[in-house]
Amino acid sequence: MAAQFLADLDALLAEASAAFSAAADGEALEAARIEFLGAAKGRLKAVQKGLGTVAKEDKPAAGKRLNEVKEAIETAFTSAKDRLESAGPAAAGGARFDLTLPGRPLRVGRLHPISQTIDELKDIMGRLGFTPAEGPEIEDERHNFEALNIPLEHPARDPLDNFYLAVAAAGAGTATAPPHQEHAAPLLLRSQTSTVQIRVMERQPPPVRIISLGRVYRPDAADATHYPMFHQMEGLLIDRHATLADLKSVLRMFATGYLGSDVHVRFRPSFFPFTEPSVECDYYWNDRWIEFGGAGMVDPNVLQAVGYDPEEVSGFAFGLGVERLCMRRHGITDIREFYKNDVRFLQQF
Ligand code: FA5
Repeated sequence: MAAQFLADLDALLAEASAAFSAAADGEALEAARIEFLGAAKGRLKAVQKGLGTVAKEDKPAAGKRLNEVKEAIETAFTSAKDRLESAGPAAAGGARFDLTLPGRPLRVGRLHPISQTIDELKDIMGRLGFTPAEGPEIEDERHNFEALNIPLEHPARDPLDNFYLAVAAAGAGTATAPPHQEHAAPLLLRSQTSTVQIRVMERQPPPVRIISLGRVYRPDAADATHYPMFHQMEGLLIDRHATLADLKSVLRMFATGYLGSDVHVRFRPSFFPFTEPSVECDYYWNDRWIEFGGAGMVDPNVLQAVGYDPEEVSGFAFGLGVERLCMRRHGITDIREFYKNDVRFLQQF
């Protein structure tokens, strides 16, 4: 039986070596490897089972030969593999890797143009001494309206002109609460960053010199210059002798900082409940006057609402549309482009 086993081993070695040398490509070599060396159904495994039939006294020699043959078959496989690899990647079945191809460039992400604009605006206003301040996007009516001198009957408080939330803050009810929330204070998405003026003045005594950049929400139909969610930059300065001339200088310096030295600033009389006098602020740029926001001297009622003494301090405030500034700067003609998430648009910035 030992003789048969040894003969089977020799035959297997001869056949396997021939098959490996004949393999013309990686695929053929792999098929031959599975046939002879496959872990489950390989022919070496099958022949190996014959060791059990060898007489006990012949087993050590037969086992030694089995190991030699196994090693020889593996060596034959390795040298066939080396031969194919040195013949080139295609023959070795490695056509997927062509080391000579140039790498694929990684797409590096970047900040959204509005985030970039916000950073730049903070930078410009920082040089003018204005520190960033934050406030919540979900507001109560005191900060969005009442403390800003916007009375109950003012059209800006119309529920159809604001995003009121279905949930309400716990606490005392107000007369303006929608009927189903009569006993709780209504909440809404802030419609302007002027809310942050109140929050800052409630927290700190004068002087104040802040900007606040953030999202605001209005049920405006989206068109080329309007979006229901947009960003504003609020500015507030309170000091002993702030004047309208100071406001104009700050806005002019801001405009030249962001748009360049050839920009002109114009004030048109306007009305905001929280400023008196109030102005609409336009910039002349690229042969056109463009409205960027509202501004004015802080109304004494607002100063009183936060416990400041209007006899002691005065101040100015402004609120500018961030998208509109960015559109002007980059020649973007439709505000909706910012929020389509089209990378072809976004990766230009
Ligand atoms: C206000 O929101 C006032 N809070 C501004 C203000 C602050 C006045 C401090 C006085 C003192 P207004 O509603 O005009 O004002 O909005 C200001 C700017 O926001 C507009 O000039 C415009 O640039 C931008 N804006 C308004 N509505 C939209 C909209 N739907 N989409 C994009 N930008 C808008």
